[in-house]
Amino acid sequence: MKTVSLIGAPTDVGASVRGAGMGPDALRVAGLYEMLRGHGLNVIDHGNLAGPPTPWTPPTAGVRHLEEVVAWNRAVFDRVAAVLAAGQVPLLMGGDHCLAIGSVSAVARHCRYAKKKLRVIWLDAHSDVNNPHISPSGNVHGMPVSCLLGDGPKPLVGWSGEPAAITPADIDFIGIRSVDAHEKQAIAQLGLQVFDMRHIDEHGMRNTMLEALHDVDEDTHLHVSFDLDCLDPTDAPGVGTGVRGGPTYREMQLCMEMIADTGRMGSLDVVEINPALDVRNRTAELAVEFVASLFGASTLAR
Ligand code: 4U7
Ligand code: MN
Ligand code: MN
Ligand code: MN
Repeated sequence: MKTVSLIGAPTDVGASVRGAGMGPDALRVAGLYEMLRGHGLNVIDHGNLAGPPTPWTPPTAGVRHLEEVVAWNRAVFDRVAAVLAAGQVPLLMGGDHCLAIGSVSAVARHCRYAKKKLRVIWLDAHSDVNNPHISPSGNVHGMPVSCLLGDGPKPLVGWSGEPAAITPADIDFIGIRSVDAHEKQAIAQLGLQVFDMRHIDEHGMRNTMLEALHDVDEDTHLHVSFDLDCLDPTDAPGVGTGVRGGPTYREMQLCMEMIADTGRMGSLDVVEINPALDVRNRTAELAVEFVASLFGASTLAR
């Protein structure tokens, strides 16, 4: 039986708005543990990782809170690595999206040792491919993809044991609708596979996911990095950087169900929930529903 390990990382160190540090408890209150148990999974809640408080100082050399971002990601990396080594599925409860640097780096290292092909599905309104030279904010939650591709602040690069944790071909983006000017250039230069909202409008979620998942096979480890601002803010108000025009509830469910159908999801980030901006924990409850679908809950036995 699959064992899912919940890892809380209560920090907003990479964000622009305070509050994402309450995400892990919001997910617990919304019943994440009980939901997974109810679907027949073994679940271990490892509690919360510890790390430094967010100093809320301005950026230095284009990056905010670099030292603290490194410390949090170090804690995430070590725990995710340990959980994977134990043969379990790490579910990182953020916290802001800078934490994907630690989690995906640990997953990439694991895949190299386990001789698995890593595929990352990035569910987000944003492409998160800024770096200190081009970021309009200096916030590291807008830079994790660059760091994983080997182009970020030095202390955040190379953790997987290779210069880059992933290559552009390893990652597909779904739901994107807010891309900064310089990010557009980076996407084109790197040849990143970005299925933006325009693509989903024109081709539908089904065709989009067929394309994104086409090369997933039995040797694939699928990592899902789920930023809750991928959803429309009318459904998910509890996020710091909401953008109008996200996928509908059903489109997002189909996306999750098609990922579940591959049977290859081996690790998951659930990030950017901001309970301080939420309405009656709606966003965390929605996250729990989508995570249930990622683990196959809404797919009828076939
Ligand atoms: B999230 C932004 F400028 N692009 O870099 C930036 F619009 O993890 C937002 O996707 C980043 O929530 C959002 O600061 C990061 C901004
Ligand atoms: Mn993000
Ligand atoms: Mn986002
Ligand atoms: Mn692809």
